This record gives sequence, structure tokens and C-alpha cells, in this order.
Amino acid sequence: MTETLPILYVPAPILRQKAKPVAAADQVRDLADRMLATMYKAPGVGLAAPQVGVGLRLVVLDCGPKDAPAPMVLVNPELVAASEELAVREEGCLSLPGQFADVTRPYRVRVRYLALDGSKQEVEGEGLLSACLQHEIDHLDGKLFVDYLSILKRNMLLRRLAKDLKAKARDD
Ligand code: GNR
Ligand code: NI
Repeated sequence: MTETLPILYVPAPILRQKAKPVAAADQVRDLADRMLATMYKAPGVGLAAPQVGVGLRLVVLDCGPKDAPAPMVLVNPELVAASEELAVREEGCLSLPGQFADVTRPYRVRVRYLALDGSKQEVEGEGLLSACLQHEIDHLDGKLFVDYLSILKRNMLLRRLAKDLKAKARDD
């Protein structure tokens, strides 16, 4: 089995930094494999490289149904279009375990990226895939879903996370 990687939690500084473009797509194959294994194990529907301590613009995701795995690897993804129509969805993040909140984002987006073979690709998504694509690209820019919440809600959530992680560390 592919080795998994430890997931970093808020407030790890790398989660707030801008990730650097991948210079050669075919050189992140192993990392992408390990990120997919880490994502499925968590489990989650997406994972960005900074969440495993790597400051590169690399994302993996699988927003397909559980019975039909559809892993995607996006190198240097860029948002190229977003609908005016918005949608509200409850989001969570593997870097803020156990914390969830409603986030409003464009309902449909178009994302340009490189595949692992270096070929140019585009994907258009709505619903969960759209939210996931935006959530992961945000990670590459040091942005987290809590940044879309009111200060009050964000602080509540971050305080609860700190408390939960402290309790978990005590139990370990
Ligand atoms: O597992 C995840 N679920 C999720 C739900 C709604 C919108 C985005 C996501 S991504 C998240 C995994 C994660 O933290 N990716 O960075
Ligand atoms: Ni996340």
C-alpha cells in the first residue's frame, strides 16, 4: 500500500502561505499518489499539498460517488471562470478536523490545470465538485473556509478546534 502522510492542522504556518508552482508535472507523481492515499484514508474528498507540509500548487480530489472512485490530480490549477449564481454548502477541512460551517461560493466553476503527464486540461464542476475545486485552490493561496465566515463564527470555530486538539493531544 502507498504510504500516507501526516495532515497538518491549523495553526500550522504553511497553511497560510502561498504555494509555489510545480516546475515539472511528472515529478510530483509519487507525492500525488501519497496525497490520494492520505485523502482516502482520512477520509476526505480533496487534499492540497500544503496540508501535508509541501508548499507546491498540487491538489488531489475525488468528489465521485463512494462506489465509483474518480481520483483527480491537478497540477498548478487556476480558476478561469465562475458563475454569478452562488450556492451555500456545508464545508469541512481536514486541517480543521471536526469543524463545519456553511460557506457561500459560485455554484459553477471552470478550472485549468496540468495533468501529471504535463498536458493542459480543464474541468468544469458544479455542486460538491465546484466547492471542492474552490476549497483546494484556496489552500494553495493560504486561504481557509473559515475566512468566508463572520469574525464571530470564525473565532468560535477556531477556539473549538484548539480545545478539541488539546483534548486529543492529552488523550494520546
Ligand atoms: O473532505 C472535505 N470535504 C469538503 C466538503 C465540502 C467542501 C470542501 C471539502 S474539502 C474537504 C477536504 C479538505 O480539507 N480539503 O482541503
Ligand atoms: Ni481543506
